[in-house]
Amino acid sequence: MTTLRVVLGDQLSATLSSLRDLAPGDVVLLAEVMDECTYVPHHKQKIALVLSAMRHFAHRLTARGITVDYVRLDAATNSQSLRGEVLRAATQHAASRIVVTEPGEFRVLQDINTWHLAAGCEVEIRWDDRFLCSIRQFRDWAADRKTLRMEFFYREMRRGHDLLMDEDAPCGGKWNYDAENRRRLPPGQKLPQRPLFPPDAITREVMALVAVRFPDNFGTLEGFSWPVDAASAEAALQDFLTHRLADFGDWQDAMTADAPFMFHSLISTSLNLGLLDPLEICQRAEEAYRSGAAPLNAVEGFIRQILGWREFIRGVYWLRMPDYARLNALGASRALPAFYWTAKTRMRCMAQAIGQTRDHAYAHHIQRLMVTGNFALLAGLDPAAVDEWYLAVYADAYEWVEMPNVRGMALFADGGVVGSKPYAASGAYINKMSDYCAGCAYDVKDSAGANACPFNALYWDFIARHEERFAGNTRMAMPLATMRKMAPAKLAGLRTRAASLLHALEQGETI
Ligand code: FAD
Ligand code: DLZ
Ligand code: SF4
Repeated sequence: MTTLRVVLGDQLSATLSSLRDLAPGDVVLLAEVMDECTYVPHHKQKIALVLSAMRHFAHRLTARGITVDYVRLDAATNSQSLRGEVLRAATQHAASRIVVTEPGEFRVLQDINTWHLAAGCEVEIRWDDRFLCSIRQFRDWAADRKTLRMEFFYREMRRGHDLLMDEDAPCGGKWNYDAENRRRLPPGQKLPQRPLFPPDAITREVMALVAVRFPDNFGTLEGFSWPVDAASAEAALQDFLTHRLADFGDWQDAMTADAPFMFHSLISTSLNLGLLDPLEICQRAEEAYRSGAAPLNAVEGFIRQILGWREFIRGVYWLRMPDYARLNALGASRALPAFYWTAKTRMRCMAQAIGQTRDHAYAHHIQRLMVTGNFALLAGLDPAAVDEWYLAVYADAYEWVEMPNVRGMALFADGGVVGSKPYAASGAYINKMSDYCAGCAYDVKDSAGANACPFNALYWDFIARHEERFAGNTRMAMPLATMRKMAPAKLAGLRTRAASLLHALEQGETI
């Protein structure tokens, strides 16, 4: 009686639920397939990362004496779909049962739900307990609430997992030190180096494959430096805990030119592949606080991202799919400008965020939210196109985490499920949190002139465009009041400037 255990490309954890109770004769299937490599035009580094990590994981299983059916994406196999490979393997190994851990994307779950019909055997879908809140637990938490707020979810998670708690109270007396996570980087501030993980032979082989099979995909392969197995992911985590965690809190929201990584942890790629365990990360961060190695604003800020935001976002995805993928509360429909792919724009903040995305398949949270996301929100870009862009260009992007961040947090396309108000901001915010504006072709202090920062006019045009919708939102009262107090001629000037910018975008002109 052979059980076929299917491990998806982002399920590379030794303790994965589908790999428990392995019996002699069982076969583990890992399949590199075209469909998963092409369902969005992934960044070259993302494909290389996933395939290299899959190959490393398979080697690890084989070394433990486990039988692995590994399908390589090369001309000889011509592997097209997960479904096709599962059916082929089920027949080849005469499987009497298929076991798989629930996937990270709705479309894959839909497919898995029909495997039993095609394979003619039982398919057991196991709970993914690599997450700290199960889909059912989140559903129960959400059931009797009118609105879902990350902050309240986070407090329950802190209590439930006994993280940063002194008895029943949060460490330091406050749950959230967000207000202490917003410092601007002072000039001359020394920045740490990103830990480097140069490609080994397996990664180099995969990079060569990607270069041949996906030559026109976005991004460069040259700077590839991601952890591809559990040991290098652990080294990346330790490097962060030792060298950057202490300063993470202060500069969490800061941005500076030509420094993509700053004090960020760079662990999302490893976490999302299953190479690191979220609870252990939080516990080790807490240890750093308890031992005096890192201050509370840093450790709480970091734990909030993993225990709070990451779990909350996943909960929203599974609670609201498949409808969530169609939400467009603000009726946005403009096409994605070409500069999202070329980085050729006079807006320095956008050129920086997109340029480093091309070079590293990475941008940190505030760049994703307040630069590229904010521009897409203000310019009314089509959420489906923006969604696809984010899913394609970041090495850590899988739909369960990308979509609620994009449609919910950045675009407010969900009308307020993820956040209570849109994260809309003018150039003043970007100027406050970065040094981009000093070297920009546009003038951040100007709003309506020919050389005025585009974010300024677009911001006021956005508020004016959606005045009626935002009128009932108390958190939008301030910008609405400010707009209403504006001299009509001033607002008209801003809206004229916004109209000309939007027209230029529609004409495919570079702004
Ligand atoms: P750090 O800044 O060091 O944060 C630590 C960890 O916290 C991250 O590794 C991540 O696991 C977690 N985290 C932080 N914020 C979030 C969040 N909002 N949602 C979920 N987890 C969070 N994250 C992804 O993993 N994949 C995505 O596809 C993705 N798309 C995003 C799109 C937009 C528009 C926005 C605003 C955010 C997105 N994020 C996404 C969240 C966040 O930007 C990244 O997790 C983070 O930048 C990864 O870099 P880091 O590991 O250095 O994170
Ligand atoms: C992202 C990705 C890529 C590029 N390639 C593969 C692959 O060849 N085989 C595979 O099993 N998984 C791959 N993945 C990850 C899947 O897309 C991921 O498991 C689903 O999106 C669910 O999160
Ligand atoms: Fe961005 Fe405007 Fe600043 Fe230029 S001036 S960097 S466009 S915010």
